[in-house]
Amino acid sequence: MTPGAADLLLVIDVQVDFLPGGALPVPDGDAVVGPVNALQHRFRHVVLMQDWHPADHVSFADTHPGRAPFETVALPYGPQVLWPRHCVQGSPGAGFAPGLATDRASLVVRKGLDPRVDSYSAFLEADRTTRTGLAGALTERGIARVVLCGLATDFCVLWSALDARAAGFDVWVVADAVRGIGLDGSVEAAWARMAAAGVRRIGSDAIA
Ligand code: VGL
Ligand code: ZN
Repeated sequence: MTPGAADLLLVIDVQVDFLPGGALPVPDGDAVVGPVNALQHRFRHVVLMQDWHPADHVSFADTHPGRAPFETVALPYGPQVLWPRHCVQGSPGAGFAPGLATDRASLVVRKGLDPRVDSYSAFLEADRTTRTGLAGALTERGIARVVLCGLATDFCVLWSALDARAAGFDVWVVADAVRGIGLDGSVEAAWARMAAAGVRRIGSDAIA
């Protein structure tokens, strides 16, 4: 793949809280920083996503008395995994990973701001109705192909990839520039779901 004017690199949630030592660490999550930085130089269009929650967000176990992180609860929009408090708006943990290049991005989009609704996806919140506006921004820029990297393979990368496909984009995930959380085989399941939806897998070395 040689990225051109219609190709965009979408960097998902490369934030302090998702790195080892953070509030919701993705195993080996810091390993994506190098490949993501290298990829950014090959794309004319780069968008950075940021998970950006209010302190009383519905996805936090703390918000549900008697519940523990990694349990699932039923919410009006469907099942919700409860997480340790993470990526609280303006906190150090919500910042981009140290060493992540941010200068080449034309757009930073934050998601998960509604206290009552989570948003793994860069495009559509968990109510499956509220749009982040990203699809419109990409369409206005003439983007046809979205190449995803970042964290986490089995949650925000997965949902962003599926929704990018549903929005009509050609979608690729860079296998060596993503890492997963891994709850009960969720990483393998995520790759299978993405493949079934027509999302393609590529290595950084095949992008030049
Ligand atoms: C994410 C769980 C909760 C992610 C965000 O970026 O994959 N996962 N919030
Ligand atoms: Zn989150």
